[in-house]
Amino acid sequence: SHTPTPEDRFSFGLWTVGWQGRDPFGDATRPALDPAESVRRLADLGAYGVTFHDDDLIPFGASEAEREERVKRFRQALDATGMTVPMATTNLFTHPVFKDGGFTANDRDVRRFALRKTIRNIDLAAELGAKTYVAWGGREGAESGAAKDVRTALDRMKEAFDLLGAYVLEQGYDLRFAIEPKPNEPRGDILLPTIGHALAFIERLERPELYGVNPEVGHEQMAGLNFPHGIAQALWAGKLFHIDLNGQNGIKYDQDLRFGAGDLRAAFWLVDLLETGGYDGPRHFDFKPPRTEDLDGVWASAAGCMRNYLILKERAAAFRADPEVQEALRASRLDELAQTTLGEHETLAGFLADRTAYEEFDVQAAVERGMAFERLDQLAMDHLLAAR
Ligand code: GLT
Ligand code: MN
Ligand code: MN
Ligand code: MN
Repeated sequence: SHTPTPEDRFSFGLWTVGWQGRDPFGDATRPALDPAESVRRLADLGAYGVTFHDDDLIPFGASEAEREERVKRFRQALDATGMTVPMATTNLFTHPVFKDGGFTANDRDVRRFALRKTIRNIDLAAELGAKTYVAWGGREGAESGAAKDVRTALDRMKEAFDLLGAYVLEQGYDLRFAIEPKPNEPRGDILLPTIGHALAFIERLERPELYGVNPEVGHEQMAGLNFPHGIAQALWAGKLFHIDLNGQNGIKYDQDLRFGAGDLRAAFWLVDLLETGGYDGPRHFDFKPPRTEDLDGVWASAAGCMRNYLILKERAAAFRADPEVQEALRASRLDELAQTTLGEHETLAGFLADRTAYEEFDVQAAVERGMAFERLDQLAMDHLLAAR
């Protein structure tokens, strides 16, 4: 069925449906949404979870009393609908104080403020039951060369994450961090620009097991990268803690289209991978309903994200179940890729002594074997387009 239910584990950021359409060239086209209203509407549409930045819920600089009131209203909406908060994050990019970043701002007092702001919201995230804390460093970067000593900035980034990890352990929170890469926008160049950069960074932290990635479809595609390949490597590394699903048309500004818009074939392979690759986290949408839309359009766009995911899930399952596909996969020797290159008990000496591996290897025969990938890919296309 293409109708979402809580078992599908779809979640949305408050800032997605709540985006008012303000962009660098134009003002808001939609009114602000009450977070409680968003929770109710998303629950009605079949989502199970909602995620937030501190500032989505509690305006920057709000009084303690206002803070409590806002959190209470949000909590009431969660209780009334059964919606969960699987993830939360910090806004370290909107307020002008973060113009040169949060964790890596050259100004030390800004870095200390960013850390305290983050810790404050980690407390709320834990209180609301979140299991993942996302960190998107949108302002961590530069527009010019000498402005940021990148190696030193990475030291500060490591210092921040190590400290946050120590805090979470000390508090006994059941919370892990997910770093979200993006190559550029709003900074000219952002630190940890791709999944690969983030994975390498994590291994340099004091307790790497506390950190994974939160890749976003459009962010990797802005860099011209293959998103399903990036996700496969994150899964392979045991680091896919969370995911931001949306749509993007190639290398240009961050479009944040609804999931399924943009590169549809990448979306098909992504859903195929998520559904078969052992990912059991939320299917989280981080999109922006275009500013042409009124509120009806916003909810139509949110519903479209989930519907497209479910359609692609059905199409990918049909592809995998098709006997002709299974035969085509064998013809393309995917089963052979799954065999180790050396035999189970083969030693290095035995391998070097195997004349069939080199001296007697029939190079010409291997050249003449076709890989049959085109037939396989056309079967995928047929399934994607429901032509089979
Ligand atoms: C912001 C950004 C997203 C991040 C969010 C988390 S907020 O809209 O563009 O990609 O996931 O901070
Ligand atoms: Mn995102
Ligand atoms: Mn984006
Ligand atoms: Mn975004």
